[in-house]
Amino acid sequence: MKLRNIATLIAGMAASLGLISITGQQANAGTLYQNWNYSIDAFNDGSGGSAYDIKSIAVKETADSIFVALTGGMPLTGTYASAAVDKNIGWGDLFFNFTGNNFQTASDAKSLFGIRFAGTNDSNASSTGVYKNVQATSVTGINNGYSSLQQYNDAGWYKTNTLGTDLPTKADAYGYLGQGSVLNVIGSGTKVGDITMLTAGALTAAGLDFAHFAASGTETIGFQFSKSLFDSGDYLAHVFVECANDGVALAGELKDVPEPTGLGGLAVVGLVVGGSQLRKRRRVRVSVN
Ligand SMILES: [Ca+2]
Ligand SMILES: [Ca+2]
Ligand SMILES: [Ca+2]
Repeated sequence: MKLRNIATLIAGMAASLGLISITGQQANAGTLYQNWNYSIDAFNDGSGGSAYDIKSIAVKETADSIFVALTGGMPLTGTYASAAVDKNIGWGDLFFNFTGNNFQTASDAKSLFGIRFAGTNDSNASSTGVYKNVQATSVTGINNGYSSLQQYNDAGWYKTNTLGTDLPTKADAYGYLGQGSVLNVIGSGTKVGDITMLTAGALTAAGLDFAHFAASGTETIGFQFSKSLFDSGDYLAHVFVECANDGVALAGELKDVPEPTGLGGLAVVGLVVGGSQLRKRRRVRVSVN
């Protein structure tokens, strides 16, 4: 089911652009393991060395929460870089696009969700958290980075799965992100809630296992937030580091209805309340009479 939805999503994006073919892509789209949805990024496509190399992104959905995990060489607080304006290059912001349109179109329409999880990066978002009605902007220029995705690829960093297993080819990446400026942080948007950072132990307890894919980085970052803050349906999510030296995308689907057990619980509550009100009405009638 997941594969079909992702294929439909990407096919829709491709059809609207008329640029890419999805032939052969479905076998690569999305990888579920222990309820986490993984996209494995190319290794050694991090321009600048291991600190800039992302290895994987994974997302898990529960009845009330969304979990996100990233792994690679980049610490949450970034790494020292003398050529960056703030002397630091770190993670950009994470985007979720539920619109079915390509990233630029969704950004122009201020239709993205964005998550600032790195409190020391150059995001325009005022604080960490979940944002809606997001328009993206680029901070590669102040982080000694690439002026465009094409420049990154043409510099020799392109590899298969250079934006992860869900956008495996250059054509897929250009079809979704374009060849131009890498819009890698929240430019504007409305904050709707906070995220909770998770320890390695909490992530493991939640079933995260990058090692299953031999994709464990030296740095693993994870957080969760309430599902009530978010949209649902098919999505494409992606994140770049601040200089666009590496990036990864993930395709998936988030459900919009409570788990069946939750619905059952609500039904029971409804019966109890209804019964209680019925008894009250009866008592009132008795007292009036
Ligand atoms: Ca990588
Ligand atoms: Ca920076
Ligand atoms: Ca990459």
